Amino acid sequence: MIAAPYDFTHALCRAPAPSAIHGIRADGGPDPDFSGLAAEHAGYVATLRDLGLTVDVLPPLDDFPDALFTEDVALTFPEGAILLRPGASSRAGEVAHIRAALAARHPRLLEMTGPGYADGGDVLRLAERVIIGLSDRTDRAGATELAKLLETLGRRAEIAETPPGVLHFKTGCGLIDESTILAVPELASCPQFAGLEVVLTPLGENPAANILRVRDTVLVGERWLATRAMLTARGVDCRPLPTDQIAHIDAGLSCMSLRW
Ligand code: CIR
Repeated sequence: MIAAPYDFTHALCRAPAPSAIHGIRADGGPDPDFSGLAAEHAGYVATLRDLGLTVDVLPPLDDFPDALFTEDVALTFPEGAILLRPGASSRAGEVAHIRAALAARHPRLLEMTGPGYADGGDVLRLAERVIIGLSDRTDRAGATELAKLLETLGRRAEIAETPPGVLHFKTGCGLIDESTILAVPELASCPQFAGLEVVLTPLGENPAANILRVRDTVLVGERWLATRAMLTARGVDCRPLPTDQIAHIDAGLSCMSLRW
């Protein structure tokens, strides 16, 4: 039986460095509070462990404020991992710092060589295929190279558009289950979602779309009450987590781990 795309056993995280308060943000808004951000990260790691995953936490990297968002620098599958080329220049150096940790855990380690770029936040893993969203961080050359590497790992990839103003494809959507996606209204008619049920985020709750399904549970931002109520009414086992501080630097729940 093929495992569901969220039947993870392992995760790889990175502790936030104090420099995380200088993480990239599109709106030029205020810095997050470091102790609050560190508490959100610690709560996230504890939750993944509570859900049964073996979670390794790499040491902080003060030279790379966004390095706690391990999701963006690699893709990890049971059959191998792929080192990516993050689209933000300040994040490119993070790849070298995760290489050894991934090589130790994934004997089959592939790597993008460029010249294109791709961020893991733009990659949505479904049961039978993978969707790569084009965004300000993932260009067509990067998505095309990544699709070929995924094929090497036996994964079929399709390329989609991320709506303008949305950082990553998964900023705007996440899996509720294998055939159901939570998405912002701008992704309602995403052609790559054909055949899936698309449930839209309630009015005013677009940032709630970055849910993270882990085994039988869906992690959801604590403050998105309407989304939580909607998911709960559908019978989803929701685990609310605080995300106020990481939201200051444009991050949500999927960003803080690599999972396989
Ligand atoms: C960045 O702009 O790269 C970080 N401040 C946030 C990255 C969030 N990662 C994700 O959505 N996968």
